[in-house]
Amino acid sequence: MKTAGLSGRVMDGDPRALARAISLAEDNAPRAMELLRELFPHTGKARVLGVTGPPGAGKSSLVDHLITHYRKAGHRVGVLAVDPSSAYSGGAILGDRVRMQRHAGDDGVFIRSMATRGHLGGLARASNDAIDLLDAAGFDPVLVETVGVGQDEIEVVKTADVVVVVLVPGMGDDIQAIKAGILEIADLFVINKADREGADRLHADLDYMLSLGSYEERPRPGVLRTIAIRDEGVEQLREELDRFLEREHGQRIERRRERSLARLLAVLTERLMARAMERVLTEERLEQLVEAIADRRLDPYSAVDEIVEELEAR
Ligand SMILES: Nc1nc2c(ncn2[C@@H]2O[C@H](COP(=O)(O)OP(=O)(O)OP(=O)(O)O)[C@@H](O)[C@H]2O)c(=O)[nH]1
Ligand SMILES: [Mg+2]
Repeated sequence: MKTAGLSGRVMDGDPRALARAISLAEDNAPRAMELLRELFPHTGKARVLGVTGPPGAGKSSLVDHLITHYRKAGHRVGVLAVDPSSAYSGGAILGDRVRMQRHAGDDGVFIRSMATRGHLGGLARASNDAIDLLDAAGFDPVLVETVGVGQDEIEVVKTADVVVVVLVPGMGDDIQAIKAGILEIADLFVINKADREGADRLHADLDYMLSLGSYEERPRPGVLRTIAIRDEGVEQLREELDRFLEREHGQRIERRRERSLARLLAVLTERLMARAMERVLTEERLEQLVEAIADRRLDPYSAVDEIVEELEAR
């Protein structure tokens, strides 16, 4: 049944409506808030799969083939690439949207890239909104790709239902060199580019690292090998993901609680920041405070005291 308005069209899976809705969410437009409020009761169904790892590890290539396998299994797949430089199937970036050539024209696949800048710390908020929109539109799973370089990007995938960390052999002196914080969030490790030298060594290093951990709260991550460009090991990865989600149902509930908390705090932070900017922190004022702090005439705590007092007085 068709419902009028944007939310109805999103729920019908209309790609143009969905694209529009995600843009509104990205801009944190008032309309987006309304939309998400309306659609929220229809969310929570999609499995959210996070894929992260160093630049160029082959994340997009893996996602590209994962889509194909999920499609074969009859799923409608949503992809959110929080990384404007992604190159799916060698496809070019069309505006702000990355379209995988081989999936173009398949209305069971929706791919969207999201710029990492311009969210004023609201990247996680914006991505979670986009995930909800894809979820409401009936996409399941929703794959979220981020480059594991910045804290914001890690924040985005951390609370996915399952997190895949993609590594590649020959990353210099190895797992020590990997950005802190990304190894810890893995539910599953993928050694991609297993056609390259050094896969055995990386595998051994990972196994050793994992043998040192304690796994009371969460299970010990498995390690899989893939050659994304030849679609080798990708179907196994999909099976492993499904198994994880089935087996770790309790984990999933816990993860969703974490995601809910993070979202609540993110929305609150963004709202309070916006309010402060609107009512107290004119650009000029901000400039003055920054100068004062830089010159050590004012400490940041006192500056914030000032701002908060003024905000509360209003
Ligand atoms: N030899 C080899 N090359 C691969 C493999 N998987 C991906 N590549 C190549 O590695 C390069 C990067 O692949 P992407 O899939 O764009 O990697 P990514 O992790 O998404 O990259 P960013 O999003 O830019 O961080 C491309 O040239 C791929 O063709 C693999 O298994 N073996
Ligand atoms: Mg990519």
